[in-house]
Amino acid sequence: MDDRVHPEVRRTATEIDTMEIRGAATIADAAARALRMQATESDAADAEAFRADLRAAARALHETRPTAVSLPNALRYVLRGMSSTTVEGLRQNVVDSADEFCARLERAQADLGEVGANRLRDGDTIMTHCHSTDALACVEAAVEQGKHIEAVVKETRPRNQGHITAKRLDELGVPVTLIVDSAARRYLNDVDHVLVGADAVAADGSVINKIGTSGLAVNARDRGTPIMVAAQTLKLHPGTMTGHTVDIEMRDTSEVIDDETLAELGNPTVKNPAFDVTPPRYVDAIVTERGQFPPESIVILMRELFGEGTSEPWAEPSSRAEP
Ligand code: RI2
Repeated sequence: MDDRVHPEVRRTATEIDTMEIRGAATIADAAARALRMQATESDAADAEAFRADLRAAARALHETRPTAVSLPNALRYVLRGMSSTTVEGLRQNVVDSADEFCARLERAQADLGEVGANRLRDGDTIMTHCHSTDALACVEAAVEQGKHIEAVVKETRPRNQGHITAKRLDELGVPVTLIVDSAARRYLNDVDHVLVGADAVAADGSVINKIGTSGLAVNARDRGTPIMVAAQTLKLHPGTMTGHTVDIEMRDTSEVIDDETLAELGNPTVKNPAFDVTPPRYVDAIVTERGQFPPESIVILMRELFGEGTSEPWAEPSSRAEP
């Protein structure tokens, strides 16, 4: 990693990579705070050196996980705030932008929760996949509205993030039934909504989320169970408006099976994609802090928020691409 990157920023990057820090919104929050740390600790002699330090830190964070677009969106937000021509001015710019970003993120999640809660009725049962703070914000708001909600929670192999969801729901007083992933179809008859988060939403309304979401959505459609995606606008992928595709992260096979068991099986090839793509026709609503949208119309919001494209302000000026 680049020497200019502060040790605390390196630590954040490593923790995102190893998933000690995980979940699209949490990753974005951690990345903004890391840039803030880089700025407050930078001993750059002049404004250009300071900018280079910040770009190096942003690249280190950006290189960790490729799919959750909240990460580059967070980096872009903070770096774009750098307008001063002095080191002290730039430092303050970064601190202000990072603080503003984190506050907006928190507010967006709370506002999104209110919208999502309106879709849930008293007595409803939801089915969840993985662990999404955006999705849980909807349940929390519904509970605060006095609604009784129950949940069927998929464990979500290979990392079992469903366990985190089960714990959080229990803390909210929501009765939980934990199931293995392959039991989902069996229990879809008993639930009123499938409620999931997103790591990225593409311009055509496709939802990129934890592996297994697309199969769950197809089964839910077959059973007539509505599928609701909780995704604050930070999850909208501006690059998809100009034809870019979302990179699906392939993670280490050790998350799926240990070496010893693998050898006993004759060393078959193991694949461990972290995410999949759910086409818009299987999604009933994308719930954001700006209201709920049919997936096909999310591009309108995307254009309003991001214009026609994006830049990569962490790239060195000579190699900067403006997609
Ligand atoms: P929030 C997670 O990915 C899940 O796919 C989840 O739906 C998504 O991030 C969004 O999380 P991972 O980091 O931003 O566990 O809603 O691979 O918290």
